[in-house]
Amino acid sequence: MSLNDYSQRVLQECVINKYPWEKEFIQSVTEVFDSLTPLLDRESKYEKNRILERIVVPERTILFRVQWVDDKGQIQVNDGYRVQFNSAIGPYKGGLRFHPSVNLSILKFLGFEQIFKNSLTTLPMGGGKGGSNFDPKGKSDREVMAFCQAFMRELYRHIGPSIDVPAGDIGVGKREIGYLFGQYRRIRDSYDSVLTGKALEWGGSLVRPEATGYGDVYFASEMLATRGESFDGKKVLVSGSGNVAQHACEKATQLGAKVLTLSDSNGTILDKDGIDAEKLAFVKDLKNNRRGRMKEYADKFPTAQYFEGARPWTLAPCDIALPCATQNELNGEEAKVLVANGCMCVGEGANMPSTPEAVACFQANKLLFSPGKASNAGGVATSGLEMSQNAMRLSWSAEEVDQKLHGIMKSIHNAAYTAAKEYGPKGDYVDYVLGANIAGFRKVANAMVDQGI
Ligand code: NDP
Ligand code: 2IT
Repeated sequence: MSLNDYSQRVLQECVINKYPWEKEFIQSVTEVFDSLTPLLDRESKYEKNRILERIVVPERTILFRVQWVDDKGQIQVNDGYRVQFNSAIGPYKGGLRFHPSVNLSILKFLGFEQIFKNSLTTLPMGGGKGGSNFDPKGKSDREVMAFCQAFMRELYRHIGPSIDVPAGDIGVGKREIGYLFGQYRRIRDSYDSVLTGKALEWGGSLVRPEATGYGDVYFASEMLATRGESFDGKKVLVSGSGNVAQHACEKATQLGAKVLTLSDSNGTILDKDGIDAEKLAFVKDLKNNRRGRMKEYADKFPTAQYFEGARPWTLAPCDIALPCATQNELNGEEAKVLVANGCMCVGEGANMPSTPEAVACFQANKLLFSPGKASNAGGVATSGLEMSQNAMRLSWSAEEVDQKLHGIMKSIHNAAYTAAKEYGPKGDYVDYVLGANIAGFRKVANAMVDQGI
């Protein structure tokens, strides 16, 4: 594919010329626009309504100062953000990321992806993202609490159950959501469904913690089924060791696969015997409670080797790769090694983990490849189910939520597959990137046309 005159002009004038330093945002817009060419060529209403010019600009971007006191009694200052990107089909919805790398380019890319991802879930949610350059690593629980309270002291005025509903992302899990919710409730004096990813005891949904990783594996299973394949007996490489990676590992193992790797920002462990339920329980305790490093896995289990500074992709041959850590964590060279080693399927659990060169390599070699906005949508979809349960003031069983999640992942696969067949190149290969982008975009763009300016 390539851009047409309209998308080329908007990309250049509204994105690259104005924000040349926002490289992640430019990368995500380029990918989406590239996919839209066959739709834009067929439907003139999007250009007539200047949808591309409008959709690349957040409806509102909030930047704020976060000031808090550390354990030494010193004042700390961080940047706080909430990008309210698009509310054409529902209240803004999307996670908060706390990581030292956070800047506006990263949050605009994540917010932009979220628009189309949320549209694909079938639920009524707009797109947003937020966060801070705060680094939770090495901080005490009290420091994390102080930061979260200071962050919410500003954010509370911009969110609400029908306005904007944040959730977790990198560096924001159950602990942070708890401190954020406690502060919101205190300030507003109202028990609003204003955050998702809450603990079960105070409004959370069963299966929300598992949903992104499980959903990623459900989506990959759907892709594999189109070639008569499944996870059973397959070798799998997973990157990351946080929320998404842990549960992708869990579900893949439950379906009969052997997961060989997990990683963190320091390095990767390779366990030739596979990371079974017992070993995964150790990882969950290590990462979620003790906040330790993956290196400790190799000290505990002699079947594992630790590779300092390495990423999983070139360490061992695999059938399936599930990148579940962060953006641009799998490059073109690593993609070539995966292909040469016989990998047949790549299911993105993280947001934009494959570089454009890696995606091109997977597609040229006809691998089953799903973009994160389709295959990691199970997390935000189950956030949507948490909002529904909160609104009804009741909670569904784990079986019920898991069944709904599974159904949503199947319908996302179906939407991406069908759009790829309708608009993509003819032949056997299914371009899930094109399909997901067109299916996600069409619903939001039509809503924008319907609602006028
Ligand atoms: P966590 O914070 O739970 O885990 C992140 C994992 O990725 C950790 O193992 C972390 O290692 C590693 N990591 C983070 N940054 C880097 C980096 N720059 N280089 C190498 N490794 C890194 O986050 P999640 O599991 O929630 O998120 C993972 C990915 O999934 C992100 O892309 C996120 O946007 C996406 N996602 C998350 C959803 C959710 O529901 N949580 C939903 C949909 C997508 P370390 O411990 O060393 O930091
Ligand atoms: O990237 C994502 O979809 C998330 N971090 C989850 C967002 C949400 O609102 O559950």
